[in-house]
Amino acid sequence: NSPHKRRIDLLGVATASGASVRGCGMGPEALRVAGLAEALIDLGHEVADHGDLRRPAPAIDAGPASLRLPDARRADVLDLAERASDQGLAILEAGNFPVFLGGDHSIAMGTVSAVARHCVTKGKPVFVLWIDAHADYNTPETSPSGNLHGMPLALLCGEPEFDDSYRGDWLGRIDPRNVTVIGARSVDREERRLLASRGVEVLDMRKIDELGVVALMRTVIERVRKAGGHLHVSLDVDAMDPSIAPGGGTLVPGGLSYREAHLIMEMLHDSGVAGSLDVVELNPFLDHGGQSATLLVDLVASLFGRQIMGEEPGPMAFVTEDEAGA
Ligand code: Z70
Ligand code: MN
Ligand code: MN
Ligand code: MN
Repeated sequence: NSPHKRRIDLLGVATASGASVRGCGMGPEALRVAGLAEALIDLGHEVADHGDLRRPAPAIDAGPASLRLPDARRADVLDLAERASDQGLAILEAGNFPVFLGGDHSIAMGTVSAVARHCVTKGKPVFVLWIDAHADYNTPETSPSGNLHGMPLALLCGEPEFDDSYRGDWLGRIDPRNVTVIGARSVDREERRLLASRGVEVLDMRKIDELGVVALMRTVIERVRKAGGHLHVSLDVDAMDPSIAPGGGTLVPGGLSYREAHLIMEMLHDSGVAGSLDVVELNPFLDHGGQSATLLVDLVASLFGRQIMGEEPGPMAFVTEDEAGA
């Protein structure tokens, strides 16, 4: 077994309870149909698929819109986040690389919580790369929508405005100064203030246009490497431009190009610092014939070593914890 081959564990979290647009609960299955496991096996990795976490008996939202939202959906989100955290932790403790398939972005409360619980026992700092059109750093006070998929980073960074009804293993697990949002182009006014005051790094589309993905990603990767950290990558389909990724419920124009998105993944691969991944917000109901699902599979393949030329996966990729002396 050569060092760059990994055992990759897929875990679906089939929910849209954190979003207002329905359909991304079908995301995990669309990623499977698009050939996710097969692409990774083709690169020489070993893959296990744990299937999907989902709520046992979907509620039917028949009442007036004003009554449908908060409590039942929040209970779903918290329940699934807790289960994702426990299962993700088990995958990490077994030494495997978890790839979490969303589901809306609220699942990251659980997935990042798993990473934090795992790394705290190893004394390893956790860094988060949030690839997204949005910053997902709202609180119940600042959120214009009330949707939990707009809040997971704020929960993880321990914003004080979340009351006891949001309690769980995610609250305050992450240092906001270890978070980088890349691809942002839709940030709410109050959210912007919070991000700035907490020291979250926001590499928005303007910075990408001015400086380019390569310079920006080098500094992100260097910071994780110097700290001997674990990088969790959270990829929201709406980071990409809607022209190449139409399968999302909250599309914003002016997103990452096909080439920029692949370059980010290729650089992450070569760096070897990524240790876990979310692929979220894919809405197969809105996708065009699997275009967005296929793009996401190709991006994940780039993260795991697919290259245009040369051997795959590359020699620096995915040094195991033992080899790194951790
Ligand atoms: C808005 C909110 C959001 C994803 C939309 C949108 C948040 N800032 N996140 N789609 N993935 O409602 O908080
Ligand atoms: Mn638990
Ligand atoms: Mn998001
Ligand atoms: Mn988004």
